[in-house]
Amino acid sequence: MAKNLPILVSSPNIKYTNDYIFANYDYEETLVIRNEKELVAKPYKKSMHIRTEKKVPKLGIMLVGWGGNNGSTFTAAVLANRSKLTWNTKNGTKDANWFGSITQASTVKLGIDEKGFDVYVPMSQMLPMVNPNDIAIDGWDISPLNLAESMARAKVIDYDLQQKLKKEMTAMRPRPGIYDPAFIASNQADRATNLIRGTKHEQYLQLRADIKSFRDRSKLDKVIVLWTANTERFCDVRVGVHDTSDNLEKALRNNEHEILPSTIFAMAAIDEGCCYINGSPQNTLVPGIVERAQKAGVFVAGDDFKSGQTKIKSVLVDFLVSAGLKPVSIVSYNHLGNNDGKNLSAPEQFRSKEITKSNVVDDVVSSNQVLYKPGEKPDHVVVIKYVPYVGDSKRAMDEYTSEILLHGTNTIVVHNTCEDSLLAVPLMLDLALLTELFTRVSWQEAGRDDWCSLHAALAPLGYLLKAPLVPAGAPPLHALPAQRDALAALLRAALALPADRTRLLHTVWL
Ligand code: NAI
Ligand code: DG6
Repeated sequence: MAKNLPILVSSPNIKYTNDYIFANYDYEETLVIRNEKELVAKPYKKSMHIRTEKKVPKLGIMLVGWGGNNGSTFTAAVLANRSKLTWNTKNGTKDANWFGSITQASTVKLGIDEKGFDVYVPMSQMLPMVNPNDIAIDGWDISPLNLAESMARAKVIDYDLQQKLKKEMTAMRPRPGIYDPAFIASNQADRATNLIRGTKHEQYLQLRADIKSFRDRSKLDKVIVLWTANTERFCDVRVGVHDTSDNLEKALRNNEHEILPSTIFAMAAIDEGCCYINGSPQNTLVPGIVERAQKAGVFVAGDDFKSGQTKIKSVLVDFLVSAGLKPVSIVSYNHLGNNDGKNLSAPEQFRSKEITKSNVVDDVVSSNQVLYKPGEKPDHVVVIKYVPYVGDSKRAMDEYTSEILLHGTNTIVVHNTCEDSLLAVPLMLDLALLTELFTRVSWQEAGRDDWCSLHAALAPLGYLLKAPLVPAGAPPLHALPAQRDALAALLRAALALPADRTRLLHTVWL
C-alpha cells in the first residue's frame, strides 16, 4: 500500500497559519434567465474566503438507540478498529477495517502528476479530521441491555470478535430513552423498560443533563447526537407547534402530543450546542428545529441513512436518465428480519420509510424534459416485509423498466443481499466526522469582514442520506455521483482547489 503523504497546497490562494487554513475560492456558476424567446445563460463568479480551524477536538458521539443493531455494531466497529483486533472465522483470521466509510476508505482526486495520471488521497487527509480511534461513545436506549448483550442480540458481529469485545462492551449501558407508543410500532413495547418518565419538558431537561454529564465526565470539546433509534411515524406538522423555534418551545412546555421523541432529542442537543443527525426517515427536523439550530450555530442533518438499495437507485436512475433512457417502472422489494424490519412491519412506520425511499428519483426525473412531460414520473413502488429468519441480512430486489429506442423496453433486475448494519455503521461514522469538520469551516464573501458558518441544514451530507435536508426553499439533490462531487468540491474549496469536474479534459488539450 502506498504511503499516505500529507497534503501541502502550493498556491497564492492559500495561507496556512498555526490555527487555520485560509483559502481564496471562486465559486463559478451559470445563471439562466428565461425570456419569451430564449434561455439566456450567464456565467458568473462569486469570490469568497474559506477558513478551516486546524485543531481537531476531542469528540463524543451520543447515539439514540445505542442498544440497537446499528448502535451496538457501531460501538463494536470503533472498538475493534481502535484496538486493531483480529478474530477467527471459518474463512480464516480477519482484521478490523472501515470499509464502506467514505472518510476512512475512499479517496478524492487531488490532481494529476507530471505524466497526466490522476493522484488520489484518502478523504480523511484532505482536511484535519477527527480520528475514529479517538471518539468517545455514549447514548440512550429504551431497552436496558448492556452493549455486549445488545451486540449478541443483533447477531451481526462474528462470534469470536464478540468474545474479544465482550468485557469492554459489558461495561457500557445505555441511558434511559423516551418511549412514546404513539410514534413507534406497538411491537416494540416489550423492550421498552429503560425509560425517562415525566412530561416532555422534563424528558428534555433530562436529556440535556445526560449530554452535559457525558461531556464533563469524558472531558469532551464537542458532542454530536445521532438518531439511530426506531423509525417513528411522521408527526402532523402544525402551525403554532412546529413552525418556529419559539412555538416549539411553548408546545414542549405544554406537553403537546404531536411532538416526536426524536424532536425532543434534537431540541436538547441543539440547546446543549450539539449538532443533531437524523438517521431515520421521520420528520424530526421540522422548521422550528432548523430555525433553532441556525440560531444556536449548530448543524442538523438528515434524513435516513442511504445505505444499500436507495444508494444503488440513486446511481442507476441517474445513469438511465442521463443516458437518455426513460425509466417508467421501478419496483423495490425488501425483506429483512431484524428489529428494524419488525418495527417497519407496522403501517405508519412503514409509511415513513416508504416516503424517504420513494422521493429519491424525483429530481433526476424532472431534470430531463425530453423524456418526461411536466409532472410525469415513473411508477415507483416500495415494499418491505418482515421475515425474522434472515435477521440483519437484508434482501433487496429491484426491477427497473425503461423505455428505449422506438418504444422498446429494457428491464434491469438487481438482487442485493447484505448485512444492513454493516452498511449503515460506516455512514454513521462519516456523518459524525464530516459534521464535526464542517463546524470548523467558515466562509466570508470577499470584501466583507464577518465569517459565516455553513447553513444549519447541512446539505453537503446528502450523499449519506436518503432524503437530504436542505435549507428551506432550496432544491434537493439525490443523484449519488453529483452528491459525491459536491462533497469533494467543498473539501477542495477549503484548500483553494477548483472543483474537479473536468476529468479527462486535459487529454483533449494535449
Ligand atoms: P434497531 O431496532 O435494531 O435499533 C433501534 C434501537 O432504538 C432499539 O434498540 C430500540 O430499543 C431503540 N429505541 C427506540 N426508540 C427509542 C427512543 N425513543 N429512545 C432511545 N432508544 C430508542 O434498528 P437498527 O437496525 O439499528 O436501525 C436503526 C434505525 O436506522 C432505524 O430507524 C432504521 O430504519 C434506520 N436505518 C437503518 C439502516 C440500516 O441499513 N441498518 C439504513 C437506513 C436507516
Ligand atoms: C428495509 O428497507 C429496512 C430499511 O431500514 C432499510 O434497510 C434502510 O432504510 C436502508 O435502505 P436502503 O434503501 O438505503 O437500502
